[in-house]
Amino acid sequence: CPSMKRTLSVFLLFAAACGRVEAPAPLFPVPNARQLAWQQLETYAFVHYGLNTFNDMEWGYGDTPASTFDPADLDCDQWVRTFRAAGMKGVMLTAKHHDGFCLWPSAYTEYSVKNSPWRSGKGDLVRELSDACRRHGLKFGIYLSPWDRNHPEYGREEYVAYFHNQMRELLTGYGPLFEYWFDGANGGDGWYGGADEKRSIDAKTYYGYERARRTINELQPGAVIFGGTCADIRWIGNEEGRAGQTNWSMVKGSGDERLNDFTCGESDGDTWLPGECDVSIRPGWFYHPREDHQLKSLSRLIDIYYESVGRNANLLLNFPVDRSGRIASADSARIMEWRRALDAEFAHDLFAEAQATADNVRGGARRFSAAKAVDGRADTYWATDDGVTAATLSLRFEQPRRVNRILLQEYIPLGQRVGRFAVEWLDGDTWRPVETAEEMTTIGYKRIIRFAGVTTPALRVRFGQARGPLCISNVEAYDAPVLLEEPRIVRNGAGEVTLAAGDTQAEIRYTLDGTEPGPSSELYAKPFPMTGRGVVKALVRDPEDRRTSAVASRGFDIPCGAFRVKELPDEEAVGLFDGDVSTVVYLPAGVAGFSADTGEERTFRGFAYTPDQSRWASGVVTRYRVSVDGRTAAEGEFSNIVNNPVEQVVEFEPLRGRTVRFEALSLAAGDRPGIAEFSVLTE
Ligand code: FUL
Repeated sequence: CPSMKRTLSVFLLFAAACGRVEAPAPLFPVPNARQLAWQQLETYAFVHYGLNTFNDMEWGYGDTPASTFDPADLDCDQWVRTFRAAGMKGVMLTAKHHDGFCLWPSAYTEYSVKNSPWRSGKGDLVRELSDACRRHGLKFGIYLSPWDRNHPEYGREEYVAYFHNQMRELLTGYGPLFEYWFDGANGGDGWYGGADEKRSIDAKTYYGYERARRTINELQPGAVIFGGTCADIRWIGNEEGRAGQTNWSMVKGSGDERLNDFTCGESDGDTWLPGECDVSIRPGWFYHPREDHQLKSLSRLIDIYYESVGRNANLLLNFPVDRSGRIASADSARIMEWRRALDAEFAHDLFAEAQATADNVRGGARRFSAAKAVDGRADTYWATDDGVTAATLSLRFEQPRRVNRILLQEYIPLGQRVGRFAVEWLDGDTWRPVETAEEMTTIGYKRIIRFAGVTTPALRVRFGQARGPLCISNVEAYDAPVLLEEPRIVRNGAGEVTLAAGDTQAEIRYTLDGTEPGPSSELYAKPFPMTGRGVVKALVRDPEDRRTSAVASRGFDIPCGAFRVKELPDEEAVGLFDGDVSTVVYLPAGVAGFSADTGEERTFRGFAYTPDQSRWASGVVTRYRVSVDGRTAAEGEFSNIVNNPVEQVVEFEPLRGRTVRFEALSLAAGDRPGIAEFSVLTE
């Protein structure tokens, strides 16, 4: 019957149109709900605070009196307001570090805030911070060090019970937690209630991590666990904030002990264990006045963002709160600069107005079309047919656009898939690869590639290899402005000057005649010689919009690379004069100073000494004597050098001669004078 036939064909057509093309099957392992929610936080703060803060330590021994914990002006609202303004989504607090001192009045120990003068022993820092987080809409997490250098029973069963009891206090007393940290440093020297000895444990079995996991999952179902043997997330393998360019969220096995590659994960891993990058805004985790001048630069912090969040990891950025109980103002100012710079980089997604097409769309279905990769939604994605693991996504602008960033996201609820891709731009009729130092391998939750800017009507992403059909939830493109950070000016011992900008897209303009640099000043191309005295002034400039940075200025006296040092072989002596503070020279044991033959008679009028800048600096000279051809030119103290180990410049009455001698009369620590840099001032 023709009318029935017609009805049937209309029905079939309709069914085909509505027929749901199945989503790609999940490719295991996949994240659980907790891990997914955590991944979306991207950046959150870490706070290291405790007795170490007041005693200038990183790893307290466990015997520092609780009474030394005495912040005068502790203000968790100030911390949390700063973090929120910086775009951080949560805060992790060291409720107890390795020294065993508790920032909450634990019922199980006397070694806590309750025996400190702070808030007359009535304070609870875990409470104050968790309350502040709730007030300002940030998530809250806990670090509880398994290693406890104070506890008399550490190493024995009694301590394990204590540790679990404390965990319960923290899991039940302070509202919802988003993350729970078990630090990896375990066992060793400690005070241990006065035993003063070394205690070793087997971290895999001693702490009862399986039981801990059950407790945490039961009491805090939303908290991911870091560390231990039952982790949900993994350490990235360094404390520099750097994930691998290739970074799979999977690993083989779940415990740390089975992790082969912390930094890159494993493409054939059977466990979802995404990476977290923990790094401090200063060299130390705890506050030390001597690191006030070593706050990470803006460009370093921007790099950290790209090397963590931009490489499929989360960023846990530490703030060493100071002795007064506040984030030091330079640190808050820096992190706000960071926020502003990132906001400017990601201000306007150029792909939001681009036309997206793909050479393969799963079942031809609209639900999986290329447009889903640019619809701004995290729950939709472009997908390819089963068996299609290489395909191209093209993005065409209405007008040519300038682009230097691309951001890509996979739909990770179905697993991480992409193993290789390439980004190309259309130059006339030719597709050219973008210029970047990033290897385009994995994507995962988020990958951001910085590349040399191009102006183009279209870009395309060629996915070359994947573990299964592609599921791309999001691609974005940006035209990030040049980062206008003052350039760094360095001169080596041979008198060669190097200028460095924090952004490879920047141009550097400089002068050598003392005048202010401008757009028509010399363009810096490569290191240049400056063999006499003089001043270098330089700025960074955006060649496109012509904005400029502040001017950096550095004066130099004669280069000292040719000086001959009596007490040291030449290859060691170079470290004294090379302009590189990371090469520290320690004089041989029993040698208090060095004599430099400067090659010819000159009139000297001063010198500059820079001590070891490293975290565990030794040999810092606190009293000195300088002489010229045996006559004392200056003798004195480098006041406050321990707390503020910057370059020390000393001028003296001009003295003529050829040999300069620098002598350490006393040292802050160690018994061999350490010299990161030494130079002279001449007339
Ligand atoms: C390390 C600890 O030993 C450091 O002191 C710091 O807490 C860092 C975050 O983890 O393992």
